[in-house]
Amino acid sequence: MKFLITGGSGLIGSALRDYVRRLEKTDDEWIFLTSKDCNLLNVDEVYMTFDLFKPDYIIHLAAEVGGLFKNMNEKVKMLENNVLMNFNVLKIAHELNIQNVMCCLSTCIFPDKVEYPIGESALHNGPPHNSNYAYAYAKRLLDIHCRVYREQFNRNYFCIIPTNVYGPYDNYNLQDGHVIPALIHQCYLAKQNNTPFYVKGTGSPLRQFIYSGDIAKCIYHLICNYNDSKPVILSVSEKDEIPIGEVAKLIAKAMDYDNIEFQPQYADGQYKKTVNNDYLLSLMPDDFQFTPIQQGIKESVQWFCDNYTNARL
Ligand code: NAP
Ligand code: GFB
Repeated sequence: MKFLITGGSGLIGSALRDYVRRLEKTDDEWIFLTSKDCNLLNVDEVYMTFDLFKPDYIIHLAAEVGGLFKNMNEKVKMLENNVLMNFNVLKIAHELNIQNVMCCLSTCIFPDKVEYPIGESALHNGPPHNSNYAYAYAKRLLDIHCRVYREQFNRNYFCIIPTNVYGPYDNYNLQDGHVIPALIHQCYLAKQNNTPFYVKGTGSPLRQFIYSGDIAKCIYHLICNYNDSKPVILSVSEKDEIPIGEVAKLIAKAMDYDNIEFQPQYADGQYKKTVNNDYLLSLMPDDFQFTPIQQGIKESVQWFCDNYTNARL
């Protein structure tokens, strides 16, 4: 099989690249694209690239991605770039008769007022949280776009729904990054300058964090074994939900620098978005285990310290 991965240089794309490189099974071909290889906002580039490689399976990870504060401050870009990239990828995939496309949503797109834990079927049952509705509706449209191609042309276009992901190769930008990479960078600078390790908000919101290496394992298992079209939540269990304040303490411990100072003047965003991962666990092998967050954060901090000069800052 020939697999083409959009977003191949990102957090999840890099984890998948590292995972398939370690596989014994080597007869598949893997093409990991960056935005320099193909700007997905440009439909002609998408056509030329997909036509050049003629993949059997596209894993569409590329997106305009960011943490709470980028979502709040750049709504137009989060909506327009995601809608346009997703539209071009599915339209050209179908035009070039590419039968399989796995697309990537996010648990933050589920309704904000909902019964917990949230299951896959709740995706369109009400408005998302106000902090990220632009990104959320762009992603919901992607789910609908997959559905119409399934129903009208029997295409195997479907979606995975990861919860908050973290790990090596993340986006450590202090303004645009997600909470774990932003705090790893924040703590690193605080230690260097012997200043407080600032944590935005109250630290009380709850999140489920999954290690990028585990997401890579789930994606590989699904592309090899999943024959249904129902979206699949990729998350650790509800019992592993953790307050942001505890995450900050784990980062401080891993960085061996403990001078945390909360900044309640900043937004907390959604209080929680607890999801149920029973469906994923029913699909994964019995011996599949999630990386404990203590270990995942330790490895992520080590990777950042070892790769600071070429990390995305
Ligand atoms: P990321 O680290 O921010 O990487 C984004 C990727 O998209 C990069 O490879 C980037 O290429 C590519 N990209 C951006 N704009 C592009 C364009 N115009 N044309 C082509 N490629 C473009 O993202 P990630 O965290 O791995 O996220 C992967 C997927 O998971 C996304 O669909 C995201 O919505 C979803 N997701 C992420 C999280 C999370 O916590 N990170 C949680 C849930 C869902 P360059 O490197 O060349 O810029
Ligand atoms: O990962 P994050 O930015 O996004 O986490 P969401 C936000 C939580 O971490 C909030 C706190 O409660 C923030 O107050 N926080 C503390 C920080 N310090 C920082 C910091 O320095 N940077 C950041 N970013 N947060 C996102 C969605 O929601 O979830 C995205 O907006 C995406 O679209 C992502 O889906 C997975 O978990 O709130």
